[in-house]
Amino acid sequence: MERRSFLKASAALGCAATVTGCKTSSDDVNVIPPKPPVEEQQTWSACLVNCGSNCPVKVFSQDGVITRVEADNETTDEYGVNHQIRACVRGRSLRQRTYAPDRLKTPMKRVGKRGEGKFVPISWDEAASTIASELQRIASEYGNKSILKLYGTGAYYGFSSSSCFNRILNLNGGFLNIYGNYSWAQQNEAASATGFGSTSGSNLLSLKDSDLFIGLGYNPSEMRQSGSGEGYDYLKAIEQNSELEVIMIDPRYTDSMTGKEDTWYPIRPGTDAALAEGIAYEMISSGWVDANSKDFLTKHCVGYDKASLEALKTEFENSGDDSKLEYVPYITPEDNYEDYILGQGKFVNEGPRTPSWAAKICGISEANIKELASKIMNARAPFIITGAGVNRHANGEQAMRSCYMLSFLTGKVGQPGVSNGALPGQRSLSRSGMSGLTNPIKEQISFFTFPDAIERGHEMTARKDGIRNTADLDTPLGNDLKAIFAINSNALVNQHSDSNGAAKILEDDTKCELIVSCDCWMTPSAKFADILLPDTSWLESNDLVNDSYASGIMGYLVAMKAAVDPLWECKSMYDMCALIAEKMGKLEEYTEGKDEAQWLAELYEKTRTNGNNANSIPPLPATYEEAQEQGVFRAFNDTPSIALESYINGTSTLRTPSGKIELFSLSMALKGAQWEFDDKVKGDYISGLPMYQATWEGYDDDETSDEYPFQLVGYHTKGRTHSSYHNVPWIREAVEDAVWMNPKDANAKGFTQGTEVHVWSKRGTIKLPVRITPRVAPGVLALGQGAWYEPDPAGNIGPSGHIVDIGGCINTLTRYQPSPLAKGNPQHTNRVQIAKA
Ligand SMILES: Nc1nc2c(c(=O)[nH]1)N[C@H]1C(S)=C(S)[C@@H](COP(=O)(O)OP(=O)(O)OC[C@H]3O[C@@H](n4cnc5c(=O)[nH]c(N)nc54)[C@H](O)[C@@H]3O)O[C@H]1N2
Ligand SMILES: Nc1nc2c(c(=O)[nH]1)N[C@H]1C(S)=C(S)[C@@H](COP(=O)(O)OP(=O)(O)OC[C@H]3O[C@@H](n4cnc5c(=O)[nH]c(N)nc54)[C@H](O)[C@@H]3O)O[C@H]1N2
Ligand code: SF4
Ligand SMILES: [Mo]
Repeated sequence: MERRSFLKASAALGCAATVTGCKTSSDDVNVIPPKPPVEEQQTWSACLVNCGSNCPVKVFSQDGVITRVEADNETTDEYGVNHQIRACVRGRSLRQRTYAPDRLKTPMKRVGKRGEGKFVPISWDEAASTIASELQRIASEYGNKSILKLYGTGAYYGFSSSSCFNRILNLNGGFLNIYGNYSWAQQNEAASATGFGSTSGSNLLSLKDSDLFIGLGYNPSEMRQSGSGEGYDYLKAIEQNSELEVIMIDPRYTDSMTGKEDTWYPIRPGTDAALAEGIAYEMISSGWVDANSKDFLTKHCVGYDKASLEALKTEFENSGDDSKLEYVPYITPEDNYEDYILGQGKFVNEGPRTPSWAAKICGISEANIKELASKIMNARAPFIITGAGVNRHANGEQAMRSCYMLSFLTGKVGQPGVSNGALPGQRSLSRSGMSGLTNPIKEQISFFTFPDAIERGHEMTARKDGIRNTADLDTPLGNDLKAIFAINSNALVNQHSDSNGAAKILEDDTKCELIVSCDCWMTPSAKFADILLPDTSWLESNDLVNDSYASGIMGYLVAMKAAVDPLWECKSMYDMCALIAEKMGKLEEYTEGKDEAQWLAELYEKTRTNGNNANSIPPLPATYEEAQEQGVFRAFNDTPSIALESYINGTSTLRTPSGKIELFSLSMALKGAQWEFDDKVKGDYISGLPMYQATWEGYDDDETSDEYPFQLVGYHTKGRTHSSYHNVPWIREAVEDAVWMNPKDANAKGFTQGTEVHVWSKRGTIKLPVRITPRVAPGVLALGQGAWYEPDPAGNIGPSGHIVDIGGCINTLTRYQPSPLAKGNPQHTNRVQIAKA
């Protein structure tokens, strides 16, 4: 399109020049006057990836072609007053992304083997008819529970997949639900079992009252890059508090450090629980907890000591309340935190969790662990955040719970400048959305377990697989998955674990019979579609979007206006789903008599007049068209919020079974006893008490350590949001995709900077260059996630025995092993080997 228009435009110019040049007389009627130059237009759009912000961008276009994209530069940029919402490099590259050569231009159907990537263009009419008839066939042959809308977060639309596609799937009788997500699966379970939400920490404004900040796997400068998001708030908070000491604990020296920290402690991946226990030992064995926080632990928590659990057990036994009696057999007072940490009572054979014990596991020295403990004990207001990097591990549930314990041991939670260990609280503005209609299907699988649901959905149960909303623990889901809708999702193969394994299951079209993908680009997952639906990009869309979920103290709305008409034959999700609904004979139910513009006007009006939290919405003009002219609407929230403050001061209650903060979790003890775990999977267990234990492919997993001596940790890189923006050449140049390795390890291997290497695990081999840097701990390799999976077309086999992934996707190496409680993704737990390619 760009080239075509460019050619059209240059042809017109050429003609004008010739005509002017040939002009012989002023009254020559055949002469075409030169076309007046078309003025550059500016409209507002936004970057809607899942990075926690939705930055607005200014889009300039001329004669139907996007010419450039700029970040927000509208205000005087005073922090906390009107600061700019500057897009990061990714948002600024949206022009390249929109015109990327691999844009999907027409609907297509698969012609080759599934996954091979061979397609032919089809009409929208054929695409819509096929999907409508296949949906009806599959629902009647296998039941609606065999249809799944896959997890997918590529586009945080107002008109999102969760409304348009949910509407058509619900009009077809419903679909299998998913619970959880790749971001926070394990930590959500860990936090709610303890008594709070995993993003319910004190907000970053309240860091002003703190004197000690500890971030475990917390990297806001790389994973919240918006000029007005959490990353910027964090920078401002540490800049404005000269008293604050900042300690960062991460296997990598991240951009959140680079001189902004006082101390970096490199830690071995997956060992934070051991570190936390070493610190806890110092705090307890020194008598500090007894002297300083015992009252807090007794009053607000349960499970610190034996007496608290004995008292709870008696209370529950005498309650006469079935919902409490259910827990009684699983309240085991001998499993208390104090005895466990000190290695006494039931834990006498295991020994105490001393700093020297912890140091051997986590790689932080005994002296440093003692120093960390003394800093926490001496701090007036310790503010601890455990980032989601810690949760994305084998038994990340236990790791998160172990880290949360530290905040409670201080006895200061609820006070200004103190947090509970969770991610910092955020506020977003809400905008009204379109309903996805009601889904009559109640059963849910974990988002992560779709490969199991394809292969053995019929036998999956709550007890073994965490299926929710079945009649009881042993009632099976009852059917296999037969249709998958991957809507703005690259989680079929690229973002899911064990890409080779997932590809193998999906390749067999007798198992899952229909895969529909709605995307803008030919991604590794799109290649597995039977029908491909080309979506309009953001720069071609009209929509009303909010600030997403980690935009910090500033909330905002963006009234997007299409800079250009839909390119090629792309259609908006609203319009493509209307076509499918029409073929299903449900057009009226789908549209409710409105086109997209009418829906938008109505949703805008609802947002303007009675949005869910109307008070926080800034004043908006009367019509959507007027709003589009202004583009961005900001609203600040400058109130510090303190985690668990209202619970501690007695004005709210907690939703744990005991109603208290549960150091010993009753719900986890119950599930630990009732659910079934796999003995062959090391670390696959749930217990009431958070405990560090070796897991499969962890640091101290001797089964894999000889063959795969390195731990490989993934991270969210500046070069992409997940897999989004991978196909933008500017960004591939700006942020290198290479595996990080410590100089000590690289020397031992004889690598030099940029050596092409194979990295392999039991599941596959990738090929990429090595980046030798002291920014990663010895024994650990680090790799940004989200590169596009690309099995070598030449078919070369790597040391793992699989075709080498020359795309360098980390999920070629990760293991598909649902975590014990959340059934979530342990994608940062990997053991690998590395050699020159
Ligand atoms: N190894 C490893 N794997 C991980 C992670 C990790 O840390 N390590 N992180 C996990 C996490 S936290 C998450 S949230 C998931 C994210 O996984 P996904 O939700 O799959 O996110 P993306 O990779 O951004 O891809 C979304 C898809 O949306 C498409 N898309 C973008 N814009 C549009 C649009 O406007 N319309 C349509 N229709 N499609 C669009 C993109 O092209 C892409 O194919 O990945 C998980 N995978
Ligand atoms: N640029 C960019 N920003 C993003 C995204 C992106 O893909 N790119 N994705 C977005 C999404 S959906 C999400 S969920 C968030 C993810 O945000 P996070 O989950 O916070 O991101 P990660 O990079 O996986 O992990 C954060 C840090 O934890 C460290 N880490 C890993 N394992 C361990 C461990 O065992 N112990 C300790 N102490 N540290 C560990 C990593 O080295 C990393 O520096 O980011 C969001 N923002
Ligand atoms: S990737 Fe995130 S920070 Fe960057 S422009 Fe997009 S929304 Fe903003
Ligand atoms: Mo995520």
